[in-house]
Amino acid sequence: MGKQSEALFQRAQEIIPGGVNSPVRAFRAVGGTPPFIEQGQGSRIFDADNLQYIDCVSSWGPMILGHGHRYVVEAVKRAATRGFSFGAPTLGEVELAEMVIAAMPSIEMLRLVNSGTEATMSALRLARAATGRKKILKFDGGYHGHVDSLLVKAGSGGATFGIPDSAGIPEDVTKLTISVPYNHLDAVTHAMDEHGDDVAAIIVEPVAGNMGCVPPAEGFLQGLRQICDERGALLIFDEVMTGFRVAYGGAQSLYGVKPDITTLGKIIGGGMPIGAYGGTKKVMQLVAPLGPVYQAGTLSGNPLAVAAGKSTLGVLKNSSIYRDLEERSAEFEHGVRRSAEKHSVPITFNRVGSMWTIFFTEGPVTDYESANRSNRDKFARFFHVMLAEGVYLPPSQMEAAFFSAAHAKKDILQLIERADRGLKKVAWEFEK
Ligand code: KE4
Repeated sequence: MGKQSEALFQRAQEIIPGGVNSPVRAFRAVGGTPPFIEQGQGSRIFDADNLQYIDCVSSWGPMILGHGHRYVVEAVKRAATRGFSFGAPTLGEVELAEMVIAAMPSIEMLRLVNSGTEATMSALRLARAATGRKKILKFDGGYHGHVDSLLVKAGSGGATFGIPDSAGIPEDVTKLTISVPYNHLDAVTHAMDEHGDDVAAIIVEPVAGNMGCVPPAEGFLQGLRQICDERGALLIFDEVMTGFRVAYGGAQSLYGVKPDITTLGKIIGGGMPIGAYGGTKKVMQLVAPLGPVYQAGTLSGNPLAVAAGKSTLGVLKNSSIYRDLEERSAEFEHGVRRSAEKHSVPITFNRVGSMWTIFFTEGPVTDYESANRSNRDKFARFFHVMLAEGVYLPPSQMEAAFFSAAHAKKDILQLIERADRGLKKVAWEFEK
């Protein structure tokens, strides 16, 4: 790693836990020093040593238009000249809510917050109030932000009772959370047979992105919808990552399943801090000041974040971006599969649209247990070979990677070439 990043990382670690403001950025899963990024432009990011990378993290999803899109930059500049924050209602918040509601018919009313975590935390509180029930069912490997009751041991096998995944969370909180394997409807049914009368909601990533990219099995989401209807639980789609990513209408439009509550973040802020939760008017009218569910935020609906979000959705709507993203992502997938075949490196390539993960395991990878069979050493080696080749992958096997509208054909061809060299090295070092 470059000298500037090394020095900055040393300096940062003195005063910021792990030198980072979010754990995954510290490269603990892959080792080494994280490059300190100075700027981004289009599909590229540049670090403190002016080393250039093709960015496949996209800030973990938000930068679907690429870095520094001129419409988004101009929109934020215009908003900034009018004032950063008022703590009062503004037109922009109404317009952004209208754009989201127009894209996702399951949402009739929406509340803007400042992060995906706030969105899911609020959605749980709302579901418990709406149903009068206490328990929540989630999925092993499902990540919904650092909400106490959702930081539950990602177990494997049958239902795992809520064992806190973090220090500082009392079991009194997590004992109300049940976790079962993703894509296993029978495990859901079994858990609901036991606890269904007290389950307020099932919360699911409709395309999992936090155990690496794991698509829903055929009928899985439809099955959850049916189970929730039969049991009187609410279905929460956590679309913080998939919303406006896998389709303009999110995973709910792609798979044709309507949740009761949707949580959003990332892309709807265009890279600025934002989150949202929404659902039917019947449910949302429980939210203060209309109803008894309290939730608030100094910077909720912040004018600059709203400006970035509105301009991002405006560019995405009615564009060919999703078709282009599908074509380029598919081309990359085929290139990587060819190279893995050629070099006899067993991989599983999971992808939905422009979110994808290369798992270093035979596969298939359909849940947290199978994702965990990946060879972390091979992934880490591949990661660092690609980094040296100027490709910035997510620094963890259990994360999804992303392409943006700014990843041009030439970027994809370069990525395929570099992945081929990376897989060849992994083959040489691990498969010989
Ligand atoms: P934030 O609080 O980080 O804005 O959103 C939490 C969240 C909620 N739901 C889903 C499905 C998410 O993927 C996330 C956050 N995603 C991670 C990436 N795995 C953010 C990266 C990080 O934690 O630094």
